[in-house]
Amino acid sequence: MTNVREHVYEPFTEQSVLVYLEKKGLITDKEQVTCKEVGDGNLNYVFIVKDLQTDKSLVVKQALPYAKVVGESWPLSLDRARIERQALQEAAKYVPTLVPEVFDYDDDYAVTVMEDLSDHVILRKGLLEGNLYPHISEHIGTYLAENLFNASDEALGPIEKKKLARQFVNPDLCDITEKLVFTDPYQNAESNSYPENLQEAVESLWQDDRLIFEVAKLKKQFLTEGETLLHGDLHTGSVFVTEESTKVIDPEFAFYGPAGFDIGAFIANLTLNYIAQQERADESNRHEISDYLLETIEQTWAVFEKRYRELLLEKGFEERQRTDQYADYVLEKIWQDTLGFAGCKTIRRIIGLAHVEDIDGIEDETGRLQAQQRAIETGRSLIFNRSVWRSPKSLTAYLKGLAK
Ligand code: SR1
Ligand code: MG
Repeated sequence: MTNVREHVYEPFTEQSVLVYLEKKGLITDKEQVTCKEVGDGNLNYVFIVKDLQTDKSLVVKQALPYAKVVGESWPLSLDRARIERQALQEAAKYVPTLVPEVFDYDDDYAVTVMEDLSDHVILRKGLLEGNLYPHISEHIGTYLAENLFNASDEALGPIEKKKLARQFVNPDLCDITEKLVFTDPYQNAESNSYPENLQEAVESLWQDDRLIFEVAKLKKQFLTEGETLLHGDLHTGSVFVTEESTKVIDPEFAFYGPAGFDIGAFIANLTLNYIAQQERADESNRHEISDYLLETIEQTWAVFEKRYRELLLEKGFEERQRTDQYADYVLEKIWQDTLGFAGCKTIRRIIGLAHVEDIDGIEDETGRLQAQQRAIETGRSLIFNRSVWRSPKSLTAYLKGLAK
């Protein structure tokens, strides 16, 4: 007799997922539900299952053993489903309203069953449609402060922090980021993807030894600084919104890394959207949305900084560290890292694998090229100025200079 479950995993289909849910007692009658695979991300299946009688629905997310965006030639560990689920459960301890509720999971099938957020839209899409979401900076600033503080040494102390950290060792997904964010865009790599007319700008970046050195330093930080539990991929496609509600999804890249990485990812994606807005055909609310994006960058940091400081002063593990002086020290480092990582995240979406709709969706070729060049230049400025730009106002002033 053995306890080992051999090869239980298989990728679901719209039919087999219902058999699974029925067996698990998560639906009562598979004939009375609809099921649709809607995953448009790079790595997973996402099924929406709706009960026709009650109209209640749930989401079944299943990790695939390879990167869907590349194919089976890029294998990926299924353990990321466990990591994502545990990261959602950790976040739910501190910000339950800002993450989807997890109803059930099964690590053998790399499956998480969770709240259906079909009444929300992906923030990236909403912004591209010209919509403004009034609570984003309050919600994301709070999400970042609560999660980044509560998993840190300053909150947990060294023993509990290390116990938590060992559950979030995520080599395959970190490898993706190490390659696609910090390595490939800075050399002639096969994975890169950019238009021919950008070749000159790309080559000038590859020849910029000063930049290559700064990115190497940021990469080393990403590799070695296990400050806190990160979401790991906090772009605007990882945020679901309505006018009132914000839900951060998809923390499958979660691991212990430098706190500024998550904030940088969010700010980079707002920055990319801002650059894209300057080139979009519909000019009707360009100024309004541009101002809103700059305000959101400033306010997200302001909310984060205020809440992080409060948490450190109230709950800091070591009494002697509960001082404004220590909070200033920690927050200054996080801010500098935020800018540096935001720079890398901006550049990767132009040169590397996996672009963003904000830029690629600009219909006019000249406008698109202009946005791509500006994004590269902005990334470079973020990286070089990370110890010079002391507050978000410096970044937003720079971005205002790009406005039409
Ligand atoms: C191979 S996965 C490509 C990208 O998609 C994810 O959203 C991450 O950003 C990753 O780098
Ligand atoms: Mg994702």
